[in-house]
Amino acid sequence: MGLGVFQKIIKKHLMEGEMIAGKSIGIKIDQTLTQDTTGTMVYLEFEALRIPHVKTELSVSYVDHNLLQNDYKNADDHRFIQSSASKYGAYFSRPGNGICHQLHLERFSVPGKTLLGSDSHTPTCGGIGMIAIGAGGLDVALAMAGNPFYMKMPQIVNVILTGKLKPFVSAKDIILYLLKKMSVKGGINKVFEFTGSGLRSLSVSERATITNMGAELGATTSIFPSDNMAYEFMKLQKRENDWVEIIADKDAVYDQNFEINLDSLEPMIAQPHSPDNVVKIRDIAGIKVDQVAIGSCTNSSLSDLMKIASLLKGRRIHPEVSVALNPGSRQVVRELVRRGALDWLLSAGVRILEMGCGPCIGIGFSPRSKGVSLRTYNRNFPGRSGTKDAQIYLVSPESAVAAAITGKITDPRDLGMKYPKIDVDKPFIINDSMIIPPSKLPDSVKIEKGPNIISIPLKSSLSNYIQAKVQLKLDNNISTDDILPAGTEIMSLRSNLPKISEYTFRYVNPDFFQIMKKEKTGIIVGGENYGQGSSREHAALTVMYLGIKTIIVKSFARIHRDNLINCGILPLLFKHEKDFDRIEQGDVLAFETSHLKSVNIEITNISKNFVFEALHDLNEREKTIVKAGGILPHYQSKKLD
Ligand code: MIC
Ligand code: SF4
Repeated sequence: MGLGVFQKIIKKHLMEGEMIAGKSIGIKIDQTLTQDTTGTMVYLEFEALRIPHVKTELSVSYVDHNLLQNDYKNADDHRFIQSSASKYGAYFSRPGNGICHQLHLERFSVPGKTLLGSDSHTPTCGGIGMIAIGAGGLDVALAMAGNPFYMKMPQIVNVILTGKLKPFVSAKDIILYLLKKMSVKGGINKVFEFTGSGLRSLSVSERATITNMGAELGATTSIFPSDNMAYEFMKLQKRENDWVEIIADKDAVYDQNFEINLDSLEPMIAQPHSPDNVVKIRDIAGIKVDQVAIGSCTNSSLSDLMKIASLLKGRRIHPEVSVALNPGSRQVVRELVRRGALDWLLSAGVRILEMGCGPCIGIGFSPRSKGVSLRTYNRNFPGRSGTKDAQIYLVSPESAVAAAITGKITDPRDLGMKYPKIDVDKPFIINDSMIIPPSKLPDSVKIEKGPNIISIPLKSSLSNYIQAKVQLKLDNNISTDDILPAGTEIMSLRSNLPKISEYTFRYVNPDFFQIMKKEKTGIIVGGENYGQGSSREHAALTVMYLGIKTIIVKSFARIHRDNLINCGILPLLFKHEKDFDRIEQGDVLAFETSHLKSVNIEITNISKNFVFEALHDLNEREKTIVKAGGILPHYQSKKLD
């Protein structure tokens, strides 16, 4: 039986388990990446593991998210990360170099390798034929320490692309279409592998837009073959020696097939407040737009930005629209400069922001109250832009330009413009001067910890009896942005658990912190796909720190479930979903954990006097971790044995 690309790479990296969908497997991780707002924790965790040096082939530490240095906090974080990377053996990408996913694709991606990143959009590198997976910080710290990464062997969805995109329809429209069809939970425990004749016309950058936003499907990852397109990309990066061909066998077997005819696609748009709330642009054309944001890790390739610049060349942005660009990398910006395209953007009236995440997580360029913002980004969860009542829409670069020119949501085909021919085939300018290699004398490097860097407190082991109040009852699709919001103020506390905990569920229930401070224990009840979105393990760590013992939901998002386990919080599932409706916020629940011996757990609702069943789906390894109180206590006790 033939194998697909994902299976071929897994087979080469399998350390534990079997390649059977749904079974737990452990795979070798070749490369890791971290970014600043998850990276401080990763390095504190790596330190707690007491391993002197990373054991991966390559680890890179990026600073790209919280670049504002309003006071000492971010600057201290950056310094801590830089000194830790140098000591422990990771490359350090300096603030200002660009966004981790764009940079990793450009400078470090290697087809056939595995990459684990403490950021949910790590699958971007799947565009070149790597298995690139987003995970919580503790899992990345463990991978840096040479441990396998454990996950459920996902089901593989074969997305067969046929035909060719029409002018003004682009890769972003493919992934928005998939989100419309499959929803933000349609990819849980699945991998999307792309095949078919339609691949021939999709460049690696376009593929990377799709794999990047596969994260929004809840997928474990997404992957394209490493074919001639991948070779061409690596050649432009002067890294063709790292290229290997990896294509699916003709008789490869997949768990599911899904066909998309690219000829039939139209420009799409995700409406507020979810990436899967997708319609055709034409259906909502005419809505007045206040701002347009271009760039981010989703649409920052040279071809995306050249398209935008070429369409804006000689034109002026609508006077009532503010347009900003946060480019993905220095390389892309220098290429724009080389082609004169930065000037076209500037003269059209585009505001050029720093090369980093910026507005994507509410760091600058927040919309006005109730403002309508069109973004080429990947997420539009409520409040993420920094303005709670803003209306955020997600679109392709072409559709962003159309709104920038007309001042309203516009199908770019209605601009009546000729689709620009762009030249992106010259070898790229290579300049890695903002990537600092690790120290050759690690013993002499001192890790610099400013006052905002606080070591992680450890949790005690799982008690056999839990009795606590339901402190929050929540709906479906609660994101980690709901649990622990982003934004510059909160993100600068990512290395300070006691302080950042004060912001937990800030916009969902502003009293949550005060309640937990008083009550010191509790349970959270939620619906489907709880914890979707960002990989930030702080959404589990703060909840653990405040005393939440267990979370009972209809279903979990993958990374957040793993983060809860790693933090020693018991993730439980309703056995019968209807029991969700019988529980109210404030009810007191009680149950014996019985050392998690049985999958079924009987829970008594003391306040309403009934019993319902929940279950855990923890494997042996996960049970041991939860019982120990999380990965760190587990790991430390193992070392003491
Ligand atoms: C995001 O896009 O939500 C982030 C900010 O990049 C997060 C990481 C974080 O919260 O630090 C992610 O995607 O994992
Ligand atoms: Fe940065 Fe936004 Fe990409 Fe997250 S999604 S890595 S915040 S640009």
